[in-house]
Amino acid sequence: NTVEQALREGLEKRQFELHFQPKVDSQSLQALGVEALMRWEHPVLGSVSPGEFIPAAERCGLIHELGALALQQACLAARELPGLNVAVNVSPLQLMEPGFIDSVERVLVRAGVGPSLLHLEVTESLMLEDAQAALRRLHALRELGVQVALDDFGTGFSSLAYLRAFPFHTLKIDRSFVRSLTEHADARAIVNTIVRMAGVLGMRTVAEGIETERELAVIRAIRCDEVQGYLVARPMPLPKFKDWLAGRP
Ligand code: G
Ligand code: G
Ligand code: NA
Ligand code: MN
Repeated sequence: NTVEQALREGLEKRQFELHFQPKVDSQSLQALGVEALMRWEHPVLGSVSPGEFIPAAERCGLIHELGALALQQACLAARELPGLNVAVNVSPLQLMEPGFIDSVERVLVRAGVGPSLLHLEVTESLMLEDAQAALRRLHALRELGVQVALDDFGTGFSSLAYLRAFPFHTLKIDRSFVRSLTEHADARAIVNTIVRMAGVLGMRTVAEGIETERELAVIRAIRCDEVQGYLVARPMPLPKFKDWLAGRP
């Protein structure tokens, strides 16, 4: 169909590019890593949201190619961002593909990037189909030395069982919680509980979507490890990100 053709052509014509958004220590605001986010600049449609093209790529099977491109570009970026880890979002379809682990290893070796610098962000939807198979995949990644973050935490279902079954390196607390933090004591209590629980389980915590100083203040008080959001910086192309980094104290 036409969406598939457009995606295919976009891949051929290199219309896809990663943008990078920093994750910083919530107390010192020192940059610790970046999340790589795919962007599609279509010559006619303009910029297409990943919220649209990722599901389309999943439906037509091009998610594997797109995902491989993201991994490759992210590892090349990691070389230019010494000291920072680089996180890539991975679709469940991509993660469950038989050759996925090998392809991650190959990309790391070819780029000369240490596995621990690569973080993969997965969502709870991964566990929907075949949780056992998904857990085996996550363990294989862990053996490879790659770190795995559970993205959009709190929006899925029966998360706690999976947290016990798989020790994610990081929990990313969904921005819907962050948004209600400053107004609602119950949201604050939930995020506080998530952060305490993560601490007990030995996982780091990242608060997503921090947009205001007030949200940052509450998150700091709760002692969530890292923050990410427009208050710190928006996602930006690599050269711009490097400028941003260089301009920090
Ligand atoms: O950047 P933005 O907030 O518009 O992203 C929207 C959604 O697209 C997010 O859920 C994000 O995780 C997802 N996304 C962005 N880049 C990638 C990618 O390279 N691969 C996958 N699978 N998802 C991505
Ligand atoms: O699903 P995932 O967590 O990967 O989605 C990340 C998306 O969130 C990216 O597309 C990014 O553009 C977006 N994002 C990052 N920071 C903020 C923020 O502070 N506010 C909002 N509304 N979106 C953000
Ligand atoms: Na993500
Ligand atoms: Mn998220």
